[in-house]
Amino acid sequence: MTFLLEKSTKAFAEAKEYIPGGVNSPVRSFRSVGGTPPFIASAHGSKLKDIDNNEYIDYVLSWGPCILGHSHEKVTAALQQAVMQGTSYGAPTILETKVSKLIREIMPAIERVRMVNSGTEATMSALRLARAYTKRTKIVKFAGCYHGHHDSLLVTAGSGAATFGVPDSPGVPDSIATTTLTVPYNDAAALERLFAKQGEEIAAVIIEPVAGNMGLVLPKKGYLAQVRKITAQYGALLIFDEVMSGFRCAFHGAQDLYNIQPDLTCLGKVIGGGLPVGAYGGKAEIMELISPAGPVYQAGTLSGNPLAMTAGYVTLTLLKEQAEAYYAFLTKQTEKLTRGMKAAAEAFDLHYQYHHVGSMFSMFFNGADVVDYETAKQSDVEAFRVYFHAMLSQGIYLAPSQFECAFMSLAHNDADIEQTIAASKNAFREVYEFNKMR
Ligand code: KE4
Repeated sequence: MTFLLEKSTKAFAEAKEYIPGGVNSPVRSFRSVGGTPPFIASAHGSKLKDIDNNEYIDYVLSWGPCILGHSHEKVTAALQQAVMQGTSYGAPTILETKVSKLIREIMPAIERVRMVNSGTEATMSALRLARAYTKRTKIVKFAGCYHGHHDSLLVTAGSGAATFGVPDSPGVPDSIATTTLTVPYNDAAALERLFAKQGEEIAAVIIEPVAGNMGLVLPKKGYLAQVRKITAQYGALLIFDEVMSGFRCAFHGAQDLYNIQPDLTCLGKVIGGGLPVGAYGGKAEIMELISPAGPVYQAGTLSGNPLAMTAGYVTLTLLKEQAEAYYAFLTKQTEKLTRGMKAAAEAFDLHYQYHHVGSMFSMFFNGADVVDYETAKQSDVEAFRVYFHAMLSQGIYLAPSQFECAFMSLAHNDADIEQTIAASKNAFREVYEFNKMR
């Protein structure tokens, strides 16, 4: 069964006349896997349908938000009600307080929270707050972790052991990049060495406690506790970027799963239920510095927007009502799928790495352990490309990059999992044939 992408091909060509690369976010362009991205017409439950009327089982789920599955009837009904009351007021509403109370109930470390409109805004604002609170300038991030596209975090490790940052994109001034220090993920000794030299100048460490932007890489046992200890020792804030891991690796987030209390947490994706929402929050003593309570300015026309808050409130409420059963289901389906993919690959003597936690999973086309960005980059991206397209042409929609995470939803039933495993067998046969010709 080969999926024709006739209309998508035309749509992609036209889109490029008006939108850079034809997409409003780079990863959607299929740049790293090649080919034409299907243009989507609709989505329901675990399925996507494209404008050529092809149907796919979706493991991207809008990069995490759609944990209930697409177009959940209770979310849709609530939005239909809300939109009759207007779309945006630019004034306070009770609903924003209700969402904030729910977030604090689920993640008690978030004593105060500020709504924004994307994960990027959340991390950008959290860094400004950390610098203001500590009166320090430098920040630390980890190679392979992604926190959105603002200047301070579009930085990669500088050459040599200097660890000072160099811009990861044109347009990022060196003056900003050099205030961002980068160390490898899962290497507490490297972080310790950096702090021993520059600890007094470091405002904050920002980390994806469960890293989802180099493919899914989990923290080594005790690693996050060491990061917490080092930051506390030097008076730097620990910022957990849970934009992706929040409500995905576990209902109460990585901070509960690994029992670490961050100073600040960034959220996004799931808390908007598919509408644009980000948030940052944490200790009241720190958050009270944020305007208008304090002097640190941050604002947003559509922050706390009634439609986005409606979708987020319904999504979080539904998850909370049956959290234990829902997350047991998500874990079960994710484990079943990764187990089946592993068996399918090994039938062709392909031995890869399978990482999963809660409703997040990744397969690294790599014979060795993947514990950080350096080892992730050793993966066979050509084999991944063959596998990706073999799956897409069988109606399985995976993240179009080896260095992305895939997601499960409550709408993915056993038939979806079995169909995906069956497609995997065919796809690994193609990888096997491809490898023979290399
Ligand atoms: P947004 O600005 O895209 O809402 O969030 C940025 C962000 C921050 N922190 C983490 C841990 C994230 O994963 C993200 C965004 N994730 C990507 C997926 N790798 C979004 C997909 C995209 O860029 O189109």
